[in-house]
Amino acid sequence: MDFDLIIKRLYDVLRDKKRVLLIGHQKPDGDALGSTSAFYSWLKRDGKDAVLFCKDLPANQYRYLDAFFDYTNDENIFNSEYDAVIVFDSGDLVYAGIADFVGALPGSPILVNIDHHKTNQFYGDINLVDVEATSTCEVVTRFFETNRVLIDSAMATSLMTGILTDTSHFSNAATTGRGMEIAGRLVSYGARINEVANFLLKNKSLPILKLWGLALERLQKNESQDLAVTYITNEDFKRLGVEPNAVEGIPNFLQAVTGNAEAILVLHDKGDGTIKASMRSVSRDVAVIAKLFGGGGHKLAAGFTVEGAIRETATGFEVV
Ligand SMILES: [Mn+2]
Repeated sequence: MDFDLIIKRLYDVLRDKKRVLLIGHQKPDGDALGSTSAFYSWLKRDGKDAVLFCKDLPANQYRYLDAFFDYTNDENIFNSEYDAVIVFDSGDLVYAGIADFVGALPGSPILVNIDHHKTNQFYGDINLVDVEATSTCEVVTRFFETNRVLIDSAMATSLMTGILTDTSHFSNAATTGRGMEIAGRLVSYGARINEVANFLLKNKSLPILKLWGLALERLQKNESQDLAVTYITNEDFKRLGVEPNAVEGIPNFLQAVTGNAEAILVLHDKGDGTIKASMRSVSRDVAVIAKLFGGGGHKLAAGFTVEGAIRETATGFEVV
């Protein structure tokens, strides 16, 4: 079916629904949060009884989002009856962290799937999926615009969040002209783009900045592989009192520092007996290497996870 027809059909289907459950994927990123937050604002404004669920609550840096305090991770909400359940930014229900819950929902709510992942499994009764879109927020913006739903400043700020985070602020391979045009319209609707940048790019706590410092100080070049490597151990996270996801942003930052090496590799302990390896490059295809280790990603940004832990040594580190 034509994408605009699905957009209109979804609007018609939702019109007479009263109780709507909105779900973002587990460990929600800016796109999962921005899309659910904007959709939630619209449904509430329309007088619906909407519930916002994520298996993990939003990280504190997203507190500028309109619906930040309305997210719940209380699994008891799955015992209630809903007329519609909408899953955002999730290629499948296992990734979303809700496969068991959605399968056991009472009544038979209509299941809606709004997403942009190429791997989407089309698990919904209605699938609003555009794999060419920068983000789920871009898909939701088109849903609102096509159906002439007023996008207010708070909704525009939420939607801008997903476009900015999924394109690494218009700098990664997912960036498209259409995504930028839609972002431009969101600014005209009142999106507070500097607020998003302030909270997501510049708003780093002292412990996280110290973590960045460690990662930068430890950079070493592996001459034979033409690779710059750095690492963060479990002890580092514990000592600084930050979670392993505090590494977020370091690989992308270092991507621009590859002038002296063809690629960079950031290793960090995940605290569960595995090590996450994030690779970045501006020329070498690092996805090929990631795939050798069972991972994946894009040509210039890829990663994989291996079993083990990182230990510091006199000259650097070792994997044990
Ligand atoms: Mn996304």
